[in-house]
Amino acid sequence: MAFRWKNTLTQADVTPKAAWLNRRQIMAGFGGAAGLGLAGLPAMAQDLEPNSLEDIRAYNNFYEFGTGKEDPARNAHQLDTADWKITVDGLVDNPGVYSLADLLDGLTVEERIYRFRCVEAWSMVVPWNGVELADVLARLGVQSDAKFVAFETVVQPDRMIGVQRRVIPFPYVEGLRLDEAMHPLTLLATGIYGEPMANQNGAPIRLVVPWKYGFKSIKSIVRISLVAEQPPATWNIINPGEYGFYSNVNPYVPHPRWSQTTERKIGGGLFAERQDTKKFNGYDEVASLYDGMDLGKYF
Ligand SMILES: Nc1nc2c(c(=O)[nH]1)N[C@H]1C(S)=C(S)[C@@H](COP(=O)(O)O)O[C@H]1N2
Ligand SMILES: [Mo]
Repeated sequence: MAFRWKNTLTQADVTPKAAWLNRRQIMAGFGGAAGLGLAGLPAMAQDLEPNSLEDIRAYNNFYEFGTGKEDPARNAHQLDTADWKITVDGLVDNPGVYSLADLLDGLTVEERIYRFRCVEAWSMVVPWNGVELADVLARLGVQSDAKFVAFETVVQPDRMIGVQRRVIPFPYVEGLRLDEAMHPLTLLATGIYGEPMANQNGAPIRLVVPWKYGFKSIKSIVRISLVAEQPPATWNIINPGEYGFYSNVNPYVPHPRWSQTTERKIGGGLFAERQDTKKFNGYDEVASLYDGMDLGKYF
């Protein structure tokens, strides 16, 4: 691909972690002295602040390990990530069962600082390490009749309390239209803050689609299929009236049970102001993918 997406958040906004913590402390101190607090800073400044690794690993959705926000951190050590295999099938020139190393061989792992917005109206900023999904798909050889990419999460029943309790149907599945999958913002992530992906964040490899609600970013992937028809997606199957296949972040389309106009940034503290949610989570460069689509109808 000739075009590579350029990160608008700078290197100075992530790691080195010690320096970052310093800045947080300085800002907190300044805010206290000025009687402002972080909520008094312009929205953009708040936006660019990556969450701490501690926050990112402590507050999760990963229903295979329970439905509580702290359940994944408590239970996901059970996940067996050794000798991970990813099955690639469907409309590809190079199907097969790949090791992680084979799938990513020769690709450069980049750092991408992305906003992350859950459909439940909380958000984080995460410094991911990953490769563009487009680069993986290119080497797999997508055939011309493929129109969607389907993903599947591992199921290890003996190790997954949420699977034992059948809290939702498993395996967790998700999908993207091919042009969404090929967009340079779309990542397969293998780490955060330069550390290997924690189990609760979807080790050893998970999807990241920053302009869509978090549930599209499927964790612990064991299958990637190129298909002609729109594939099933877990939350869309469970409740199609509340969770569409596209699920682009959109403050103008309320969830049937709550508003999507604002969000609570995790780690902001008790008195932090909610921040405004942006269409496409602020990633306006994807808008042309949906030209002519009614995003109220295809939500
Ligand atoms: N396999 C699987 N993937 C999943 C989920 C899940 O329950 N199971 N939860 C989704 C939801 S709702 C969100 S908000 C994100 C949370 O990612 P994080 O815990 O790394 O912040 O993972 C998504 N991917
Ligand atoms: Mo979510």
